[in-house]
Amino acid sequence: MRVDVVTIFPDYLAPLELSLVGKARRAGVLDVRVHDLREWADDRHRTVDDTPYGGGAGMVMKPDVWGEALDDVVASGTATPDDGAATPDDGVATPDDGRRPRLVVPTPSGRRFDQACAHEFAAEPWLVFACGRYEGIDERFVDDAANRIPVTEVSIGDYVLNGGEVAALVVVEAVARLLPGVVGNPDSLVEESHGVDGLLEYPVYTKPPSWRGLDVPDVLLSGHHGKVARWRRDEALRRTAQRRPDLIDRIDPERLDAHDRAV
Ligand code: 6GU
Repeated sequence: MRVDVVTIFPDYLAPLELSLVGKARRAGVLDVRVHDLREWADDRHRTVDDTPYGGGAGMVMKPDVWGEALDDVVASGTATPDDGAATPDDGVATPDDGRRPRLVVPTPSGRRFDQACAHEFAAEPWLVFACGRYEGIDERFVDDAANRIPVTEVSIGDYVLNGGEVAALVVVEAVARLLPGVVGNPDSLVEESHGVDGLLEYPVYTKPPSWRGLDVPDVLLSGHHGKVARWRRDEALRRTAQRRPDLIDRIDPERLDAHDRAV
C-alpha cells in the first residue's frame, strides 16, 4: 500500500518511522511519502491560509494551494512505465502506477473512524491524507477532488485537535497493522477489542500468579480450555456492557448464545 501525507508540519509524522509502521515500510509492505504543503505555495511568504469569507475567528486554508498539491501527488502515481511521462521519484514503477488514490481528510466534522473503516482503507492500494490546520480547508478543495477521486472525511473522536496530523498517524497505524504480514501473528487481529464479535477484550494476565496480594483468576491456571474460553467471553461481555453499552446494542443477536444473555 502507498500512503502520501500532505501537511505544513512534516516533522509531526516522524513516528511513522518507528515500531510496526516503520517495520512495514522497511519490509516493503508500506510506501509512505510525507510532503510539505508549503512547497505548493506560490508567494514569497509561502502562504497557505487566508481570512474566512463571512468573517469570524481564525484562518482558512487556501483551495488553490491544496488543489495543486493534490494534483501533483496524484500525478506522481498515475504515470505508467511506457507512456513517455516521467516515472515518479526514483523512476521505478510501483504497484500503484496507473491507479488513483482515495483522499482521506481528517476533520472533527468527518465520519467517525472505526475498525470497519480501518478494514475498508486497508483494502485500498493508495491513500492520500490532507492534513488541515487552523479552521479547516476551503470546502471547494474536497468538492473538486471528489470530481476525480473517492474522498472520505474522517474524525477520530468527539474532541478537537489542532490539526489532522495526529489523526492521520492514528489512521495509518490502525490500517497498517491490517496489511498482510505486518502483525506477526494474524490471530492477534481476531481476538482483540473491536474484533469480529464487536466486544471489548477480556482482561489478560501473566506471571507471577500472585502479585501485591492480587491473584490471577483460578480458571486461567486450570488448564481447562473450554472453561477458559467461557470465562473470557463472559468477562468481555461484562466489560463491554459496563463500559460501552453502545457496542452491546450493535451485536448481532445471532452471535449470542443462552449463556451470553445470562451474563
Ligand atoms: Cl480528524 N481532526 C481534528 N483537527 N480534530 C479532531 C479530529 C480530526 N478527530 C477528532 N478531533
